[in-house]
Amino acid sequence: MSIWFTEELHPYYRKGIRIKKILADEQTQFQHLQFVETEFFGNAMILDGIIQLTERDNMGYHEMIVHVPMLAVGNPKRVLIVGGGDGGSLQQVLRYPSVEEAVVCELDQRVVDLSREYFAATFGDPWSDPRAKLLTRDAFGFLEEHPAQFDVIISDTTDPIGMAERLFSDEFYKLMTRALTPNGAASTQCEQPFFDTELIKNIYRSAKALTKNPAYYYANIPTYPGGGIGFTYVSNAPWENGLKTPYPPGENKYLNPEIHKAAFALPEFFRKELYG
Ligand code: SPD
Repeated sequence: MSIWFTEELHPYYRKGIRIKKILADEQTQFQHLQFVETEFFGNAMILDGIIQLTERDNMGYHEMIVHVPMLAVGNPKRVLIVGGGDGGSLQQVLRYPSVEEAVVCELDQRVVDLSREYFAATFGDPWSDPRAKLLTRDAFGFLEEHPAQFDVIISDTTDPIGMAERLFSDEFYKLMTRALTPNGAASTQCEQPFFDTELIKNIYRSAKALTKNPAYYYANIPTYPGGGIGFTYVSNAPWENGLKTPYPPGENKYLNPEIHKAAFALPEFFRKELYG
């Protein structure tokens, strides 16, 4: 079998990948969850018709969403991942010997179970690390109960549709920054400058009102709309602090010092929109 899967996150833009085999297809308590074997990108996870990650190009996403705040903080001990049930962010977080606890707040247990099966070749089994703690619950309540507890928070979410919409709200950014330690840093999945300009501007405005040094950065990921995705760095500490920090043990496949700096360079139209 060989079929094209076409994603239509935006009504005016489509992209497709060729699929060899459907590995799993189920309606969970929360969403339509699919795992597929693709022709070029390895195994991929699709939620409600939207590609979340593939084995071949996820490294740009996970290395950038994790290492930018982790390196800026220096020696993070307690880390919270909001979402992230596929295990890709957790794998990167656990590379840091300074990390004592990595809490993952993921709503859908089936995402974790099937990712353990279909992404084992890429992520290993980060869940078996004694520092990893999985909570299958909504992140809002958890953030509310844990003020000033985390050195790094990574919001590794789906797109702002349905139940995930709240994770892109001012309310979420308030709770998230409140849960950070004073010198802590957060990074959030923050969509696409061409397609989501207004959303990103609103989020940046919230982050600017809450912290001293927020900034937007970008990574190339061919299977996401527009060929990439951005992140908001949210912290009182400048992201540049991370340029001086040594990388954790293990291999980077995407991040290097040049990429780290260049990721924060924005196209002029968008730089003006965001920073004025
Ligand atoms: N438009 C797709 C955005 C996907 C973001 N979530 C990725 C989750 C990877 N851990």
